[in-house]
Parts: sequence; structure tokens; C-alpha cells
Amino acid sequence: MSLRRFILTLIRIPVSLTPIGQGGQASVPLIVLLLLAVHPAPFAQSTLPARSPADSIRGETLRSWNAYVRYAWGYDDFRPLSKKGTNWYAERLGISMIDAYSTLKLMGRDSEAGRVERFVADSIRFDGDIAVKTFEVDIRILGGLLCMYHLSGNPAVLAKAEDFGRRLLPAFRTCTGIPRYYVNLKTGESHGDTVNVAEGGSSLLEMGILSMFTGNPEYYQTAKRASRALYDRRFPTGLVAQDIDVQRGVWLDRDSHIGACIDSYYEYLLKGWVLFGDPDLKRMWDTSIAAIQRYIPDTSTGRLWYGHVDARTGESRSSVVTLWDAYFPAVLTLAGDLPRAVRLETSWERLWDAHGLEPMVYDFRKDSIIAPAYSLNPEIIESAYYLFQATGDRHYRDMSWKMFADLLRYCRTAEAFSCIADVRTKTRADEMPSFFFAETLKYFYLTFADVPGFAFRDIVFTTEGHPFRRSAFPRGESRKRLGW
Ligand code: DMJ
Repeated sequence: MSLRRFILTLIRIPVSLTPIGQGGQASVPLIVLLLLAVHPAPFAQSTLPARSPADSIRGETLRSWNAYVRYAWGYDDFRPLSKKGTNWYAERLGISMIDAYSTLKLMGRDSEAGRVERFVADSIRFDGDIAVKTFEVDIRILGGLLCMYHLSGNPAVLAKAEDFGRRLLPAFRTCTGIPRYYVNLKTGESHGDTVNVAEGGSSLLEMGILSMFTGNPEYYQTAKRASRALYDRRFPTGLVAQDIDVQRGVWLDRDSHIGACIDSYYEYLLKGWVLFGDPDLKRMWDTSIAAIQRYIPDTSTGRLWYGHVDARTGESRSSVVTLWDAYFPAVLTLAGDLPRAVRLETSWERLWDAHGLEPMVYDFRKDSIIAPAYSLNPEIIESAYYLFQATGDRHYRDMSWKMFADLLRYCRTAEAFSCIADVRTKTRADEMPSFFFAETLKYFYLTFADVPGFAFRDIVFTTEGHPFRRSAFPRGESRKRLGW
């Protein structure tokens, strides 16, 4: 069981049965892109120097990248304290370099990016006899390879992406179409009938993009069937629960929330609609966000949080949140709900300020830390970036710079950055996850940098932070290639 899965078993404990949020707040229509198109986001004058933060973030990215290259080239992850490479499985998959590529490219580091591209094309194989986590490799490897192709046009990279995507498909051959937790890249054998909603319903973007680039609708249709199977099993409240049996199609709990273990399922309904234009995804998003806003918001502390509720009744079960949940202001921003996005990001910022970093699990009613680690996660930084782009309010730029300064203060090592085992003591952990390159450093950088040809309004980011241009997905072509 991964640390994330273990921690998340903790947060299912009901803390309160007080009904909340039953007043019924209307869902907000999906209008942000239209709004942004009509009112281009103004870029506020920041009190910060315009260039030096971007230069500083790029410099720290390169420093960390060079450490990975020196000590861990080709490995999945870099251990920043012991200065060693480590792999997730018996065969290396190059996860960190694939995840890092789009960030290096956006920072103008073509030579470093080109080296990754050549290594992927020439030296990485995906036919090892290893059972990989379907969800994790979909968002990191498949998403990273597709973005590498999107940014380079290298057909050898697309061939690798298709080879990899094809090897994931057997995981989806279940009675419901929801993928199993593990799939063997060589044999196609899959196992793990219990998945959470995020693991089961977060492949729409990667598989849809693969369909777009190859003209084969099978990938998108497979992912859509999985998301649809989860959506069709929603409770009469309109909410989904957290864990499901992929063969029997039955829920294994009634824990409903917007956070880790469900998060990217909702994120992909919205982003799938925005990128591909499939009206089925819009319907699924509209129904889902209406139910979320009716039952899940919790203002009992005077701040806005999204806690845990019973999926069948909508009654409150817990006021425990995780740092992964801080992706939601970004999603609300994309959906055009700026008032809630602003309010929720304020709650997260207060929590950050209390510790100079965020704790992994936190109870907002008790104001107490349940799990104290911080793993260089991006979500609150991602939300600050979206809010800066959408509002032009320099507060979000200043907030981002403050968080970057905290990472320098507490997480910087001699050659890279490390996770923190306890935000109260700032004790180090010997880890630097691949999403630190893919997301955390990228969102910091984009908050300050003016990247030529990169317009926020034209971009959809995958849940792992890989950017794709909406203009590369014209509706007619998307419809034909994805088969919607
Ligand atoms: C990333 O791997 C992805 O954003 C995923 O959806 C959940 N969060 C981690 C980083 O915290």
C-alpha cells in the first residue's frame, strides 16, 4: 500500500454527522473560457521584479535537474539526500525525465530536453515483465510522452507513446470497463479489483490525446467507458463515493469528497470537455459540480473548506482534508467560479502560513495536523497560478513567491530539493518525486515567466501538469478522431 493510500484510509473516519451545505448553492455554468476569451486576463503590475523570480526558479530547476542527471540519469526518481537513483519497479521507466521534459522545454532548455527526447526514443523500453500502477503511469509516463511529442513533433516519441498506451489497455478489460489497479506491461495481465475513483476515472485526457494524435478512437472510447461507468453509479444525490470494485461495479464505501482519491476524476470531466468538446463530458461535469456544491462545502469554521460527506445522504462525515485537495481552486477557476476559488485558496494559504509549508492531512474543524509530511506537492501553487492568470491580482504572484521562498528555506538541499517528513520540525525525507519537476517548478515558473507562444487561455494542463494547446484540438477533428 502506498503512503498516499495508507494516509487516505485515515481520513475516512467519520468525525461528525452534522448535515452541512444543504442550503443548495446553484452550480456555476462552465463559462470561464468564454469569459477569458472576451476579457483577456489583465496582468497586474507586481511589486516583485518582473524577471528575477523567473530566473531564480529556472536556476533552481536546472540545479535540481543537473543533480538528477549526475546521480540518477535514467532512473525513475532521485534521492536528494543519499544522492542516488531509485526505480519504482524491477525495470527502469525514466519517470522523472519524462515528467521533467515539458518543464525544461517551457524554460527554453532545448539542449537538456533534446537529450531526454533522444534517450526516450533510443534507450527506454516499455516491454518489461513488470506490473505497473495503471493510474500513476498513465498520468506521468503516457501524459509526459504525449506532451513530449506535442512540443517536439518527434514521430519516434509518438511511437513510444502509442506503444505505452496500448500496453495499458488490458487493464480496462473488466466487467465495468473501470481499469484494474495494476497491469503487466509485457503480458497484459492485470490485477487489483479495488480502485478509487481517481485511479479508475482519470485517463480521459491522456487516452483522448493519444486518439487525437494517432487517429485511433479506441483509446478515448476506453477511457470514456471507465469514467462513464463511475458516473452511472453515482448516488441519487449526484455524488460518487471513493472506492469501487471494478468487476462487480459496487461501491465499497460511501465516502464522498472532492479530494485525493476522487480529485482528478472530476478534474478530467471538466478538462476533457474543455479540450475535446465532447458534450457528454460537459453533462457529466455539470451534474457532478451541482451535487458537489450542494452537499460538500463546509463553512462551519468561518472559512470555506470542502470536507467529506456521505454519498447517499450528503451528511457531513469528516472535516479532514489533504494537501492534494488544494487543486480545487484551480478547477473552480477553470469552471468560472472565481468567488469560491478565491475563498478556498485563502483557506489553503492560511494553512500554509501557519507552518511555512502544508501538512499532508489536516482537520479544519479541530485545526490539527493528522499527517505532517510535505512532499514538494504542487496543488496550492497550481491554484495560485490559475488565480493569478484569471484575476490579474498580484496577491497570487506574491503568494507564489512566498511559497517558493519557503521551499528554498526548508526543502533546498546542497544539490536539489527534498521532501519534508514533518512540517512542524522541518525534518527531511530522502525523496524528490517526479511531479516536483512536472508540476511544482512549472507552476512557479509560469506564474512569473512570459513564455513565447504560451497563452494560458489556450492551454489545458493534465493532472500531472503537462500542457496541451486547445487550438491543436479543433472540434471537428476531435470528434472524428476520438469518436464522440
Ligand atoms: C500528481 O502526481 C498529480 O497531480 C496527481 O493527480 C495527484 N497529485 C500528484 C502531486 O501531488
